[in-house]
Amino acid sequence: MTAPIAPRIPFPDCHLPAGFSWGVATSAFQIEGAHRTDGRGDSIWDTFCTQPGVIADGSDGSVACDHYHRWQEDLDLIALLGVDTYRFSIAWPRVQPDGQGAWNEAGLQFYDRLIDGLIARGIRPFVTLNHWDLPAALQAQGGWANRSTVMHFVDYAKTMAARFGDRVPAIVTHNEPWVMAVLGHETGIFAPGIQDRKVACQVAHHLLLSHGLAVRALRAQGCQASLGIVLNLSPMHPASPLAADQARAQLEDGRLLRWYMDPLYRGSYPDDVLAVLGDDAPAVHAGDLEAICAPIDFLGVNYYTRGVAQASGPWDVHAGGLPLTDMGWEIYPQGLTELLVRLHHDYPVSAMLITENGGAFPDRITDGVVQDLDRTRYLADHIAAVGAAIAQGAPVTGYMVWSLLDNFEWASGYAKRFGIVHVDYTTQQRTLKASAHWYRQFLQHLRQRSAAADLRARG
Ligand code: IFM
Repeated sequence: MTAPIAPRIPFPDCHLPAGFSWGVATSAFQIEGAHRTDGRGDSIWDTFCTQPGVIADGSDGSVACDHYHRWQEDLDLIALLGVDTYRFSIAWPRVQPDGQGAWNEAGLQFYDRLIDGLIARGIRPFVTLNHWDLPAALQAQGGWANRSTVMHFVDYAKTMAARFGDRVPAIVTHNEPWVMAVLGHETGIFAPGIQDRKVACQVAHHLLLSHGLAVRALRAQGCQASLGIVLNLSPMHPASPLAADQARAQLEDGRLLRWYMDPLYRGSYPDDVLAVLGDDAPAVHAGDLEAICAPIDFLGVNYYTRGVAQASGPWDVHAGGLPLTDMGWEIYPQGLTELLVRLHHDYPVSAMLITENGGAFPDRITDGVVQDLDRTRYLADHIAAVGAAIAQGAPVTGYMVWSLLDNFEWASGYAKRFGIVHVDYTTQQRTLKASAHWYRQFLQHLRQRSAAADLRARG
């Protein structure tokens, strides 16, 4: 750890409910590496990365942050930050190389060590079952477009809950089904690289169905963990007041937000989106929607920016004029308040957590220091936006920074850095950035503030 850097960005002054949790988040494929170690099978991202031109820097996840071997050092870093929660994902092909059939004990033991290591450090393991790395063997049978993958996922979920459920307080079924469906199967810029809207719609339905059936199965087997799903959501604004831009914003809101929230919380798909999809709408069997809206304990919200829609062309993530992150995404913290308040008003959501929030910025490491004040400001402003949503009644119970470490940013490879901890990919050295020091000091400040309030309350 380098010398602490004074927090030059003021701490947000927000009033949070008792028990509010603070965390950092990662995912397996983005950090673990060790892709052929101890019996792990290939995932669709291993296969996708071999295709020329699909990853900006031609890289892959074979080594990544080598977290598979450096997990203890990484858990020590998490403990040093003073967070109470760590969100990570299980790599399905590490624990079940073919996505069906035999289990890989060595892979299961890795997650045993990780979970036990977190608990020993006083940190709650918050587990995601599917953060995009479907076993490649299942893709060979059609992947998420094939309804049989739904039952393979339910089996996987049941086995993970039986193995880890006694030690894990929260389980997420899927991370960002919109990304898997649309970027993976409609635009094809993510694995498995398919470009077919009808397939994408079927995939979205199967992801939701597998979520609902897994929730039902886990409850039936007595799983005590809180269960939920994580969606990537943004308010969708029209690029102008023109009616055509407004109509487009309404449709894209339907495809991004209501396509997932309506079946999860109301048991139906939105009519306006179904009408536009026409023959591309998914095949839905009797009972599917009842399964999808199985009650959940929390909704995970991943928020990075807003969407801006215009009559033609794809919707974008900036309207011009506002500062952008290194991903080209507009920095728009007030969109997080707007989103959370809207979710609270429109749906019967009992609890929401911010399961990802953060920014990629063009960091420079100089004399062992990364002065990422842009990222620090981003975090401070978004945490304040969460506080504003809570003040308006939104039931938000936690916040997690994306990401603990710089990591493999999918089609952008290693060029985009989201970590609050810098990773030198040559030496694998970890260095806390200024944002990590700031986050740590902010959490210390909150603890001191609540201890002082307790003292005052006791008179
Ligand atoms: O890195 C991703 C993560 O895997 C899912 N949510 C968005 C992040 C930044 O693009």
